[in-house]
Amino acid sequence: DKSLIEIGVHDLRDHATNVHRQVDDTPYGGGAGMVMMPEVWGKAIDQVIDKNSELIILTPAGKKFDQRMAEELSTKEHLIFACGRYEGIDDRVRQYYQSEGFKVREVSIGDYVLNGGEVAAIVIAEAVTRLIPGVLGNPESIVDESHAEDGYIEYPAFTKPAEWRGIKVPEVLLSGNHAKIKQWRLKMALQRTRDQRPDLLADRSLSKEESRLLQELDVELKAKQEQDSYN
Ligand code: JBE
Repeated sequence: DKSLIEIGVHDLRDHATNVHRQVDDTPYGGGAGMVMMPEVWGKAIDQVIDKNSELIILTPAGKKFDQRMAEELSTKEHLIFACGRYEGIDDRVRQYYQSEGFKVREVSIGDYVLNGGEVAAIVIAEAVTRLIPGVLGNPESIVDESHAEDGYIEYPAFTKPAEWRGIKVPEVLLSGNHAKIKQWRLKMALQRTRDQRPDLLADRSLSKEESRLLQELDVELKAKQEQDSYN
């Protein structure tokens, strides 16, 4: 509606050359699966590429997509997503556009197997477009979210009512003590990150307060384990 982004979808089969509208063929060197044909991809890409284009090939063999990459991509003028099937696109397509001076990346959204890159392209398009100024309603929420600059996952969120099905909102959030709330949120973020994403904590230095909060969590965890062993 605001013309902040424009998205086009293209059917690869429109660029097939033979009567069967074939887009893939058996791999040189043998092996299972089919490989997507370079002529077809070449024709399809030539039709949409211009000097501002960057080519993104979706493949499980690519670099893992993350928020940093989303931020970088959100500054680009034109992205072309080439959605390959799982077995991949003839590698000369990547080689050719690279040699023609285009930025070409192979990108994966994660270590799991999809039938094709289409859903991966949609995931990336959503993560990237919401970072473009004017797309998101409230720019504040971009700073505060998980995987934003601080590198922790977010603290748990609560809204009204203060009690729901017998479960109360943590007292501190109703206290109006903003310093305490901030500290509690940091502690919860640390706890969640340690429990669910220890990889995010592995290679980073903690502030004094962060170390203290993590120690507090250790003590609480030990106390809980002792309690459990009595029960
Ligand atoms: O993540 N990806 O970009 C993929 C593409 C095709 C198949 N599986 C994937 N994970």
